[in-house]
Amino acid sequence: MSADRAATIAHYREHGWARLGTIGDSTTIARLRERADAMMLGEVSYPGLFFQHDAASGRYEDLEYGKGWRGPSLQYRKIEKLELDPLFWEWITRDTFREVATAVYPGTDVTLYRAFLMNKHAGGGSDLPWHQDGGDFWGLDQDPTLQIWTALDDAPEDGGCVEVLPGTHRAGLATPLGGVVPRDRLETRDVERELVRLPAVAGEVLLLHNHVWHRSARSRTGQARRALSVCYMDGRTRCRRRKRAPRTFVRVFANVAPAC
Ligand SMILES: O=C(O)CCC(=O)C(=O)O
Repeated sequence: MSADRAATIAHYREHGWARLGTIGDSTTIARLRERADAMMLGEVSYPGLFFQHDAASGRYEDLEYGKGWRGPSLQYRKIEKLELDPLFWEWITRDTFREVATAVYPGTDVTLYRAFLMNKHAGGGSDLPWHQDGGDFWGLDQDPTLQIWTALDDAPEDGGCVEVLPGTHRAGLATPLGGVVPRDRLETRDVERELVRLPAVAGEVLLLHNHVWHRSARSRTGQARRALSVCYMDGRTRCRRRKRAPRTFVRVFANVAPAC
């Protein structure tokens, strides 16, 4: 691994986030954007895709759950299970990501918890409050620690860029359930002073630790802000749910023993 890449991973370990740089060419990124739109418009579809439409108010609190596909619209907030699509699968399995994921999870297979589009549509989309990605809500026997986030559009400071509270991952989960960080925990920090905004151009990639507090605002640029978020896991992670059959997870990278 190059010294630069090792420094990027060290930054992610210490601060809970890092910039991996701009990966892939503009044609590839444009094709991913077009594919995301084609899915929202119902032109490309796979059994098992999960959709969540945005709330008309742009408020996180007003989002509806369990409604799925509502017909063609570019105002879906989320599409999950993008690994079903060959173009997205090719992106998820890139060698650069293999290098990072196998450094974060050495000596084991790497599996996929989720790969989803987070869309702030041209009308602004909705805000996403401070949260962590893990905890009981995820139903795993250990929390994943690596999310690789790719900007498919420019995400400037006023365009719904990701914001982080560096170092918060080191204290673990704010609540056993995970998800939104409760107000009383936010009040223990000087959030507005400590936060770091991570504007990105299309094709730029960020590493995010699942436990780092992160959020994003609505876009105020009048342009859509589409992004791909992929959560990679230690391949030994198991689903703890018992009421339904436990989930199984697709292997993304095989554990390759180092050459002797
Ligand atoms: O894309 C965003 O605005 C936030 C994404 C996020 O929360 C994540 O990747 O975990």
